[in-house]
Amino acid sequence: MSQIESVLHETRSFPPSEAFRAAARISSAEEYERLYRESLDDPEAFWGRIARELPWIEPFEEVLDWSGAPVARWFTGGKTNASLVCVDRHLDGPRADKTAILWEGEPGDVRTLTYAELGAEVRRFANALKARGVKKGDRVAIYMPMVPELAIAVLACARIGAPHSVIFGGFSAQSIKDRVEDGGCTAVITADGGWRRGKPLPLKATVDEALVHAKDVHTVFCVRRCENDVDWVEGRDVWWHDAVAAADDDCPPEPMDSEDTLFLLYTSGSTGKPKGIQHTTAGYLVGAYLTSRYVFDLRDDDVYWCTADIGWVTGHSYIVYGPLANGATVVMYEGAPNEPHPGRFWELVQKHKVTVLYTAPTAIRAFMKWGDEHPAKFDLSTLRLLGTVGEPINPEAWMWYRRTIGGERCPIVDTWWQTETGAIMITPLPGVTATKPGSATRPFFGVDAAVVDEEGNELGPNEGGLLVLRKPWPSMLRGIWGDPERYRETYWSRFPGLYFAGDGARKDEDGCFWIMGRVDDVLNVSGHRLSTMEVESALVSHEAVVEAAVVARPDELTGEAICAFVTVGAGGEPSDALRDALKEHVAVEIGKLARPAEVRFAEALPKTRSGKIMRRLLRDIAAGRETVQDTTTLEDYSVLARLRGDEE
Ligand code: 7RM
Repeated sequence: MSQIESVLHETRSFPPSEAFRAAARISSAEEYERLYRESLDDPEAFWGRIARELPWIEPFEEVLDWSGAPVARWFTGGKTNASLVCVDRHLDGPRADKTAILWEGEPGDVRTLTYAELGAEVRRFANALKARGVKKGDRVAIYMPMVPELAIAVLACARIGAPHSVIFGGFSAQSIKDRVEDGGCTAVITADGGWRRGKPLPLKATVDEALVHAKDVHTVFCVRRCENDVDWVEGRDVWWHDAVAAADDDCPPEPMDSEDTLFLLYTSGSTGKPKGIQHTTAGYLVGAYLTSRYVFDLRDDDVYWCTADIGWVTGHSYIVYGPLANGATVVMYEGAPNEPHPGRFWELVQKHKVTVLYTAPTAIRAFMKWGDEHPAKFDLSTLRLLGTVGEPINPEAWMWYRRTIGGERCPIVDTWWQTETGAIMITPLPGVTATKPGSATRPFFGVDAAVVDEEGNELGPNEGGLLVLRKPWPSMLRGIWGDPERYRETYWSRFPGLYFAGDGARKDEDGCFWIMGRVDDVLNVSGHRLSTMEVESALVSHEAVVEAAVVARPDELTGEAICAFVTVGAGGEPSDALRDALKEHVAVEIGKLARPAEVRFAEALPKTRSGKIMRRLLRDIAAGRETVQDTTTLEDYSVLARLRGDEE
C-alpha cells in the first residue's frame, strides 16, 4: 500500500570518457569504494581527516557528538571562521592574485576580484558592520541583487560572527517582513536596485515597505547599483560606499565555535510559515568544501559557474562557501538568462571560458524551448563538466543538455540535496560513475541513504518508497530557528532515528537512486500510487510538450484522476487532437492506469522563485477550489489567474 509504483525505466548509461577519468580527482571505482566504505564505517577518521585540511583557530576535540540527537554537534571544541576558510587561507600563496569572483552585470559590465581584493573588501565591510554596532550573534538580513557585494556581505557577516539570513531579491515586502521578524534581524543589507530584464528592480523601496513597523532594525546598508531614486531614513540608512570608505581593512576573523550559527535560510513548507533552516559553522563548511571538490572536480584552472541566485541554498553552498573554500574562480551573473537574447548564458560561457556549469532542470527546459540555434552561435568547447539541481530532470532534458551543451563529451552530475542537507547528498562522481539520464545515482561520502516503506523497512531494488538518511552528516541542519519541536516533527518523527527527506525514490539494481518527487505530490489512482515525475516525464517525451505538471483531482470512480497541465513548444498547437494524442502517449509509455483523465494547456506553470513547480496550487485548480495556501514563494502570480481563467 505504502509503496510508490515505478513505471518508467530508463536503460541508457554513460560512463565517463577515458580522458575525463584519467585527469579526475577521483578516477577509479576502487578508490571511490574504499573512501565510501571508510566514510560509513569510520566516519570519525574520514571526516576528521577532511576537516583538518581546512584552517582552524583552535583544533577540535571530538568529530561527532550525536548524544543530543536529532541535533548533531560536529567538530566539537574547535574554533574557526568561514571567511578564514574561504578567503584568508588563499592569501599566503599564488592564489592571492587569482580571480576569486568574475562577475558580469546584466547590462554587460564586468568586475573581477582577486582573492586578495575579496579579502580586503570583506574586512572593510566587516568593520563597517561593527561600526554600526553589529556584533557576534546578531542576525543580519540580506536582500540584494546578484552583485559582488552580496558575496562580500555574506562573508563579512561570517567574519564578525553575525549569522546572515539571505532573502531572495524577488520576494515581496511581506515576505521580507516575516523573515526579518522571525529571525530577529537588527540590520539589513540591500541595494537601490538590481538589473532585471533591462529594468532596475527596486529593492530598497521594497525593504523600506517591509520595515515600516520594524523597530528592531537599526541599520539598512544600501549598495548603489542602478542609481535609481531611493527614499532615505535618516539615522537608519547608510550607503555601502560611504561605510566602507570610512572603514579600514584590518579585521581579524572572530573565532567561532564549530557549532556557532553561520546562517539561517528560509525555506517554504508545504503549509504554514516558512522554516528558518539553521546551519552552523564547521560541519557546513566541511560539507560544502568536500562536495565542491569532488562533485565538480574543481581544479585551479577551472572557471566555475553556478547559475543559481545566492538567495537559495545552492548559491550559498556552490557560489560562495564551497568553491571559495577550494580557491576556485567563480562566475557570478546578475541578470536574466534571456536578456538581451536567449543565448545570453552561452555567450557568457564563451566570453569567460567557463569549464564547469551547474544549473537547474527548469532552466534547461526553457533553453530547449527557446531552440538549439542559440547555443549553436557560441563556442562551448571550454565546458568539461555539467551539473543539475533542484528537481528531478526528465531524460529528454538530460539528453538535450548532454548533446547540445555538453557536446556529448561532458559528464553530467545530477545532484540531489536540500536546504536542510546543506550540501550535495546523492550524486555521480564525474570521473567514476556511469551516469543514467534522470538518476542522481549514488550517495556521496558519509551519506547512508535508503528507500523504505511506511514502516521504515528497507525496500528491494526498484521498489518505490520514501527516501531516508540513516546517519548524521556534517552539513546537516541543526534545527528550525526558534522552533525545535517543528524540527523534530518534520524530519525525525516519521521514522525514529531516520531523517525523512520528504521525497519519494527508488534504488535500482546497480544501487543508483531515482528521485520521484515530493511524497506530498504522489498520485493515487485506483489504488495505484504513482509518482508525478514519471507521468510528467512521459508527457515531456512527446515532441509537442515543453513542460508538464501532473496532479490528482478527486474522482468518484477511481478515487483520484490524473489531471495534466502542459505547455507546448514551437512545434505544437493546443487542440483537441493533441489532447487525445497526449493521453494516448502516456498510456503507451507507462500504461493505461496512468492515462490522464484531463489534459489542460497552459501558457506557463506556477513555479517557486527557484523554479520548482508548485503542484499543490495546481491541485486546487484541478479540483475547482479557491486556494487558501501559502503563495508567497510563487514566481509569477498572474500564472495562477490565467490557469483559473482557463476553467471557464
Ligand atoms: C538544492 C535544493 C529540495 C528539494 C528536494 C527534492 C528536489 C533537489 C534534486 C531534486 C530530484 C535532484 N534545495 N530536488 N535536487 N529532485 N533530483 N537532483 O534544491 O531545499 O530548495 O529543495 O528539491 O524534492 O527535496 S531545496
